[in-house]
Amino acid sequence: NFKAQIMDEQAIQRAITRIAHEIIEKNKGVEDVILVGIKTRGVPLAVRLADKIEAIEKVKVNVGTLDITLYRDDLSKLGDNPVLNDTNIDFDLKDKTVVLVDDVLFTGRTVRAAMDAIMDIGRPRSIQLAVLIDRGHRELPIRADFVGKNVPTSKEEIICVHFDEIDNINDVTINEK
Ligand code: 3GP
Ligand code: 5GP
Ligand code: MG
Repeated sequence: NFKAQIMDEQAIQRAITRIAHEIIEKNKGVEDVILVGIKTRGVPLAVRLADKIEAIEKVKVNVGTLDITLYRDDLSKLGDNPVLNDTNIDFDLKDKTVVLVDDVLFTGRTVRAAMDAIMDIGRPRSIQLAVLIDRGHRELPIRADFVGKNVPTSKEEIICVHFDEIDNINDVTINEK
């Protein structure tokens, strides 16, 4: 049930441009930065950030992917067990800064599982987190380093992120379950 549009295509693009600049600034360049998108929509977001960073810095940034599913009965009732389905990170993480990228940050359980997966693969110097939307309701001591938009939500609301690459439209809406 549609409630409101909270970002249009321009707003998403501006947030990506700002976060790209913030990633470059925080890391004093991107020589040792790797982006890892969490499927599904964290992946196109990571690719867009990498493209924007390259346009700004003239440096190519590697993009890996993680596929993590939270088992659940329905979308509002999350299970507590994130399961790692698939990993595609074909570069050495040693001494790198890994920026995890997801579309929506909610309980933080997916990010915790993503950090476990990264640690199993290698020993990065640090891990940072970039999300397009932080909708609150954290259940773990996890926060994002880079946030497109903070959107206070009720537990009954659902954020819908749409990217051209997957949905043929670019916007973010709030829907009631
Ligand atoms: P995503 O892979 O693009 O993040 O979590 C799987 C998908 O379910 C997500 O796609 C997301 O779009 C959708 N989804 C919508 N609302 C919720 C929610 O409240 N919790 C979770 N876990 N997923 C949601
Ligand atoms: P977590 O609760 O672990 O932070 O989020 C679980 C997964 O579901 C993450 O990949 C997150 O992007 C997605 N997710 C959680 N809440 C929402 C939401 O309201 N909308 C969308 N689109 N994805 C969500
Ligand atoms: Mg997601």
